[in-house]
Amino acid sequence: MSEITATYIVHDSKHNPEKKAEGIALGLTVGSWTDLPELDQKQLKKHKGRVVSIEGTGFDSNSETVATIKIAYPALNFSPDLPAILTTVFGKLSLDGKVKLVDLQFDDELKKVFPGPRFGIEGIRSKLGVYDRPLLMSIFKGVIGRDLDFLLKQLREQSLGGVDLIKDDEILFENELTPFEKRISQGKKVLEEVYETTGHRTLYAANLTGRTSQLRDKARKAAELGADALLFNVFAYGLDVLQELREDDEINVPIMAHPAVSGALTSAEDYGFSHSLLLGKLVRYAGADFSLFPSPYGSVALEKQQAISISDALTAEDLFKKSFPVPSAGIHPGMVPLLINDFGLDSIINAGGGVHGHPGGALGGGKAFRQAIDTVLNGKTLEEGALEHDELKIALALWGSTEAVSK
Ligand code: 1AE
Repeated sequence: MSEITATYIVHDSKHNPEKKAEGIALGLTVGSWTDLPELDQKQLKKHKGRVVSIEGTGFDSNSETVATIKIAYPALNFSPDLPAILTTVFGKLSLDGKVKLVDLQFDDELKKVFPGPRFGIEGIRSKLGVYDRPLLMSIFKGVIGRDLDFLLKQLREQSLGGVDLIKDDEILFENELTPFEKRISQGKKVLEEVYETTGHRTLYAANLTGRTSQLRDKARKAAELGADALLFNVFAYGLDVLQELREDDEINVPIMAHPAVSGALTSAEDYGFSHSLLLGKLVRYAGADFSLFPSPYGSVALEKQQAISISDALTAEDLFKKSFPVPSAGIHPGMVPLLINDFGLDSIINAGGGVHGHPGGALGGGKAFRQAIDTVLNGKTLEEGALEHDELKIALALWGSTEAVSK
């Protein structure tokens, strides 16, 4: 019988994790058990949650027992969609004291109802024709209250600087000065011009925003206009909305999941979802081609193991295509050795301030990053690279550098 297995870390003041686990397995499925007549027990058995394992891991600072428990829930209990699954495995339980949902193991039968990314790492690389290095992405900055000309000028400069992808800022919503459809159609023209003159291709991800009921039509229109990609604030809407967009064949466009709002669900040590589950596995299963998350070294830093666990979940062997890990926030060229060391070639180096804050503007910023990437891949230190590349030298003088250290 198909089932889903949830792994939790629980805290128990009664020091009886076995009882706690059984309470969860029953409470989230058939309710009380031992009080039921034998006939009811027989009928309900196939719906009952099953405790798979319990592993005590010690005590927390309040002297409560901490344990990792695994519980399997029969797929018979829920319809095959993430809202039903999440309500089953973490519905009321998420409100019930210190419980962290660490992982969900879907069996192959259940996995088949999810789409995974439409393009994945390989599909994005083939759109760009770049196979042998991390990709470089930059972000529009300071565009609220600015007009389309300002935005297009930024777009051109970033592309000329050699960035592979440019995304809207996640806070750029529908507005009169830079309407969504105009950003896509006019942005495309600018990037096509750069491609024709330089041979360098850049993809632009426009922020898909508005009421949930409008998203499908907006995304279809974006696809019709030839959008390269869509940025999506998935945690402001919900994972199922991402899945709906991914599954629509008229929206034949890569989707980039932004982590805005997710910190409220992941950041507490003893509550909520693990980073790897929410920003890694579930975002990938629901269909994002890219997942952004805080890097371990920038302005909104995530603990290194957490950031790496997200990247691992996005790229682990599975039934689905791999999603691009995009460690982000406060990234500058001096961090490139660390990023490549920790996230490998199949990742995206993403910077807003680290591109636009370069004294040579976005053009200089883009070049400095590309020079840093080439330098690292040629086995040289950034200081050696700076002797050959002016933009990199200027960036290192401004931001410094952080050479790679082994994991
Ligand atoms: C974690 C998301 C990062 C992001 O979207 C963003 O705008 C970063 O900007 P910078 O690189 O910190 O300026």
